[in-house]
Amino acid sequence: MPTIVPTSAPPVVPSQQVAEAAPSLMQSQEHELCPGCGHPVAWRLVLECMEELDIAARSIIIVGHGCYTQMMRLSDLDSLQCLHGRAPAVGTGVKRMLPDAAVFTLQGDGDMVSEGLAEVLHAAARGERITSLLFNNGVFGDTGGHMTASTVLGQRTKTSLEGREPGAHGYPVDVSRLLAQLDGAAYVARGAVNTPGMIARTKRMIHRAMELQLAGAGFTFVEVLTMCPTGWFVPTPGGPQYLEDSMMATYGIGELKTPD
Ligand SMILES: Cc1ncc(C[n+]2csc(CCOP(=O)(O)OP(=O)(O)O)c2C)c(N)n1
Ligand code: SF4
Ligand SMILES: [Mg+2]
Repeated sequence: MPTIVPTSAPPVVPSQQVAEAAPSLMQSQEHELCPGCGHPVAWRLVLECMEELDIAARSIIIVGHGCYTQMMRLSDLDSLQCLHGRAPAVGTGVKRMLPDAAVFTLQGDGDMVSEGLAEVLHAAARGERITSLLFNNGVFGDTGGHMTASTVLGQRTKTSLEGREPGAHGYPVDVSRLLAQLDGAAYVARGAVNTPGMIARTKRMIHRAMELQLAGAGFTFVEVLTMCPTGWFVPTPGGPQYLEDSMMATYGIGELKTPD
């Protein structure tokens, strides 16, 4: 795969309205993440779905460590933070102690795919009735933009400045594809937040995963590809297109497994 090096920033397009109003669970319109970061958009979808299903009061979210973690203190939601990579194990314990709770885990790719891959695979294989969410930007964003196991070939990171290449760095791990093979996984989908249409589609995936958890279907999983222009060394407006050309081109978008 050729190295993907953005040469010029695409033109800035006017912002487009994707929802009527911010979810009331979001206690502030302001955050301290970088301009153009995809995490706040992805997180907003989670809160919107919780509100639509009226499950916020019985929802508990277990988070790892990463830039997305900051969204917890802006959200009117019960949350727990655990050791890097361990959210699905902690979520298992929470759900088994509180079976009527709606239990979610939220991790980044560094947290889940690089540091804690075993945890999510085993939780899925056990068929834990939780919903695990992955905000995948292909870098350890919070600590400076280093390569993760999900960095795609050709992608520039702080530790793959010329682009990831298999000889030196190995191949990316497609965690959704791994999970979809496991019998305990009831629902596996991958979305993105780089265009309004993709945001709407991803919201439907998160909604469906939540409904299936409430129905006791088994392990449910949604991966969301999110922008990290800072870690990717691309101009802020170029983040959505870079996501499409790199991560989306490698991984694809859609439902990988459904109970139907
Ligand atoms: C065991 C352990 N290793 C490393 C760290 C340092 N650390 C904190 S956040 C982070 C980056 C997480 O990256 P990712 O999960 O992809 O989330 P992002 O910031 O990209 O959203 C790292 C390496 C840590 N806190 N604990
Ligand atoms: S470093 Fe990347 S993931 Fe972290 S806040 Fe900035 S854009 Fe978002
Ligand atoms: Mg990341």
